[in-house]
Amino acid sequence: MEYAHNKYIKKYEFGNPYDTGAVVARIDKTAGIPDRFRFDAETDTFSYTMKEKDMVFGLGETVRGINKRGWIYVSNNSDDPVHDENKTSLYASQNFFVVDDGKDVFGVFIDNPGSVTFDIGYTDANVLSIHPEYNDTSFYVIEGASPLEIIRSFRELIGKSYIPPIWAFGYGQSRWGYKTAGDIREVAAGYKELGIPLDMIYMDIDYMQDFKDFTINPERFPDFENFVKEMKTEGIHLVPIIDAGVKIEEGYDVYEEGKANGYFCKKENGEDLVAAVWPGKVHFPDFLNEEASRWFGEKYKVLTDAGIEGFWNDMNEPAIFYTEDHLKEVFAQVKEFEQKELDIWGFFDFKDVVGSIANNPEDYRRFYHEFHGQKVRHDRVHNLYGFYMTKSASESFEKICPDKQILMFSRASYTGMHRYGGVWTGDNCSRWSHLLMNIQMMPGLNMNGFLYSGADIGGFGGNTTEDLMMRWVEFGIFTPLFRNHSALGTREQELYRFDRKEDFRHLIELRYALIPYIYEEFIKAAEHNGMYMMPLSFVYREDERCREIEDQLLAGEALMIAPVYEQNKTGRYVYLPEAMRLVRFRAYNDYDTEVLPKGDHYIKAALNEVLVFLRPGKELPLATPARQVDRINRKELQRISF
Ligand code: MIG
Repeated sequence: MEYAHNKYIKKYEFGNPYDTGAVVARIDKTAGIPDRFRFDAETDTFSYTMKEKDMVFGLGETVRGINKRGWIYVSNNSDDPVHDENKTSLYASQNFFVVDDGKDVFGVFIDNPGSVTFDIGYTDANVLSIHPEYNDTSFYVIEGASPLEIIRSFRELIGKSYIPPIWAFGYGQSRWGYKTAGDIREVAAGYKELGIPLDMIYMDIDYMQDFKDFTINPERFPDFENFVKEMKTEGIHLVPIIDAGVKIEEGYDVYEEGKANGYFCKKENGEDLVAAVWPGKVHFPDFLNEEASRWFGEKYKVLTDAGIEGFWNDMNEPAIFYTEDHLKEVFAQVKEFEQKELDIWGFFDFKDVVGSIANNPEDYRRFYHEFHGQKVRHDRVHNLYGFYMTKSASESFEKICPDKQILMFSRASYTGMHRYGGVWTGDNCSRWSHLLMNIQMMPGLNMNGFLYSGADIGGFGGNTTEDLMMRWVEFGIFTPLFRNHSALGTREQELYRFDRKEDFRHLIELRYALIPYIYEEFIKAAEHNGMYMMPLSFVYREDERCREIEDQLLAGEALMIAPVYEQNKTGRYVYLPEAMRLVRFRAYNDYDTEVLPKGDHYIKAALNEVLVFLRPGKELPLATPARQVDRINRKELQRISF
C-alpha cells in the first residue's frame, strides 16, 4: 500500500477493523474520537449535531433525494425489489458522505463491512448518528474547502474507478425471459430493421442449463461459440449474467471442485451451508477466501473462451430464498401453530414466520468465511460478498483474457468494488417515481466511485408505458450504463415494440452522437477522481438556490440536464444558475437553441424532446451516430458552443 500524504484525511480506529480492501492508501491512525463527533461507548454510536444549513450528500445507492437529510439508511446489502421511500437498505453499502452547509464542509467514510446505520436527522432532526452493529470500524474524516475537493481526497484513498470498454457506452437491450438464440436474434433484428443503434444484448439466467453458472443450455443455444460470433458480426456483444449460488448437483464441475477443495461457505459445524436460489439448492463460493476466489474467477474462462466480453454479477448480496436449516425450523413452527387455537395475533405471528423466509437475518448468521486466514461469521462482513465476487472475476480477467477489456457490473456492492466494476441499481419498477429516483441516485454513486452505473431503463418490475419509457430513455442517454431491462412476465419493452419508433430511434441516435462527449467526461472523472454526474451545488457554490435542486444534474463539465420525469408533462421549470444555451433536441441533427439568462424558466419539452443546457465557454461535440459505438467517427465532430 502506498502511503497517502494527505493531511486532510484522518483515520480513527475502533475495535479490530477488518482489512476490507476498500482503501488502497495507508494513513496513520489518530487517537481519540473523530473530529466533530461525539462517541457513546455504551451504544457504540457516533453523533454529530447538524448545523441548520447542513446538507448531506452521498451514501451511494439509497432511496430518497440527493440531500440525504431527514431519513435513516442502513448499509446492509439486501435483495429487495420494493424500492419504496420507506426502505432503509437496498443492494449496496457505499458508506461515504459529505456534510455541507455551503461554507463548512467535511466528508466521512465508515469502513465497516457489517451493518451500519446512518440516522441523518430521522430520530432527532438535528443529529446525524452512525451506529455500526459491530463496532470494528475504520472511521475516516476528510476535510477540504469544497465537496469536490473532499471527494477527490476520498477517491485517492479508495483508488481509481473501473473503466469499461468503450462499446459498453452504447445502448443495451435486456430482458429476463430471452430463452433461446432465436429470441436474441429477434431482438437484434428488431433493432436493426428500424435502424436503432444497439451494442449489447444481455443474457439473463435463461441461457444456463438449469441455472448452473458457466453452463449453456445446448438445446436452446446450440453451437454457442458460433452464435457469439454471429452476433459480433452484427456488431452486438452478448453479455451473460452470473449468479452467486452454485447448484448442488453431482457431476457438475463447479460444484464438485468447490466441494472437494472446501471453497464453499461453511456453517459452524463445518458443513457447507445449503441455501436455495434459482438453481434450487446451492452452496455459496467463499469469495473472501483468496484461493476460492481465484478458482471461481477462472471459471469465467468458459465464457470468455467462447468470445464473451462482458458480464453482470447477480444475486450477490447474497440473496437467499431459503436455507435448508431455516426451512426445517419453519416447518416445525408451522406444525406448532397448527396444534394451537390461533387468535388473530397468533395468526399474524404465523404469517410472519412464513413470510420472512427469504433473506432472513438469522440465515446470514449461519455461515462463515475464511477471510485473511481467519474464520469470520458472514454477518460481520456481509456487505463484502458482492464486492469480492466481482473482484474475483475482474482479477481473473487479467489472466484469462489479458488483452481484452471486459465489461463487468454487479448488483451488490461495497465501497472499493468501484475499482473492479460498475453497478446497476437492481429491481426498480416501471414507475415515474423510480425515474426520479434514478436521477437522484447518480450523484451518490459517483461520489463513491461508481461512475459506470445506471438503472433498468423503463423499469424492471411492473408494466411500463410508452411515455414513461421515452422519458426514461431521455435521461438514460446521459447515464454511462444505458440498459433497457425488464422482468419475466411484465409487458415487453424493447423499443421497436412501441408506436413512436422514429422518436426512439432519434433518441438512441442522440446518445450515440453524444458518446465522444460522455466518454471523454467519464474518463476525466475516472482519471482525476472526479464526478461525471453532480448536483448543481457542487459547482455553483455561491448560489443558495442550487442547494435545493433535486431534479437537475450536471453531466460532465459542459452540460446541465433537466429531465422531465412526470406523466403528461410537456415542459418543466428549470433553474439556471448562470446564463446558458438551451439545446432542445428532437434528434442529434434536429434541435433548436436559445440563450437563456440566469434564473427560473418554464421550458417546453414535448414527449420526444430532450433538454440540454450548455454552460458558458463550453462546447458540446456531436458525432454522427452509427449502429454501434465502434463505428462512430470520434474525430469528425460538429460542435455547438456557447
Ligand atoms: O430473483 O435473473 O436484479 O435483473 O433479471 C431475480 C433474474 C433474479 C434479479 C436481477 C434481475 C434479473 C433477475 N434476478
